[in-house]
Formats: sequence, structure tokens, C-alpha cells
Amino acid sequence: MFSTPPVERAPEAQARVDAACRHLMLYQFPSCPFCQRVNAQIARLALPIEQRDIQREPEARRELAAGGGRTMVPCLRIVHDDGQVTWMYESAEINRYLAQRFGEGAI
Ligand SMILES: N[C@@H](CCC(=O)N[C@@H](CS)C(=O)NCC(=O)O)C(=O)O
Repeated sequence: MFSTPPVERAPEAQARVDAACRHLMLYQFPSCPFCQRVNAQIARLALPIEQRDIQREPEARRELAAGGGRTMVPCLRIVHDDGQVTWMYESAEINRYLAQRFGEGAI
């Protein structure tokens, strides 16, 4: 199997991506195939997104249930500039969002 190499950005562009990723958090667990899909996208787009493993971290599972309303993973928590929080479920939607926000030419 070949995997696409991660995108390479100029240092200033990567710094902007790094800063934006500090407002994102992925709730997941490693054996979940939908989470693996999102993690492949995260690797491809070279995104330093912090992760919480809801199988190993009971507190993370509680956070996800309280904030997002479900314990389904993957879920991307997005903190917007105005402080509003979005809990985005569905691997395909998350991958689309990441591609639009961080894909080639987006940042
Ligand atoms: N359609 C969803 C499916 C996600 C899904 O089924 N995740 C499983 C783990 S592999 C899960 O969290 N199941 C528990 C639940 O739905 O509460 C996606 O593409 O993200």
C-alpha cells in the first residue's frame, strides 16, 4: 500500500496551520476505522491536532457526551474565534472540513 506523502508548507504557512489547530481536538479511539480515516487525512494535511482517546480516558468520554451529546467517534471539537464550540461528527464531514480549511491553497 502506498500512502500520499504529507503536504509541505512554507514555515510561515505551517505556523498559521499550527496556530489554527490549537483550537481543534479530535475525540477518537485507535481501532475505530472511521477515526483511522480522519487520522489519515490529518497526517496527509500535516495537522498537529490534539487527540483524546475515549476508550482510555473516561474524562474525555464524559466531555464528548456532555458537549456533543453523543459518544460516537470520530468527533472534532472546533472552538471558533468568537468562543462558540462546534462538535462535528461524521468522518466524511470532518475530512471535508479539514480539506477545505487546510488543503492546498487554503492557508
Ligand atoms: N458514520 C459515522 C460512523 C462512526 C461510528 O460508527 N463510530 C463507532 C466507532 S467505530 C462508534 O463510535 N460507535 C458508538 C456510537 O455510535 O455511539 C462516521 O463515519 O464517522
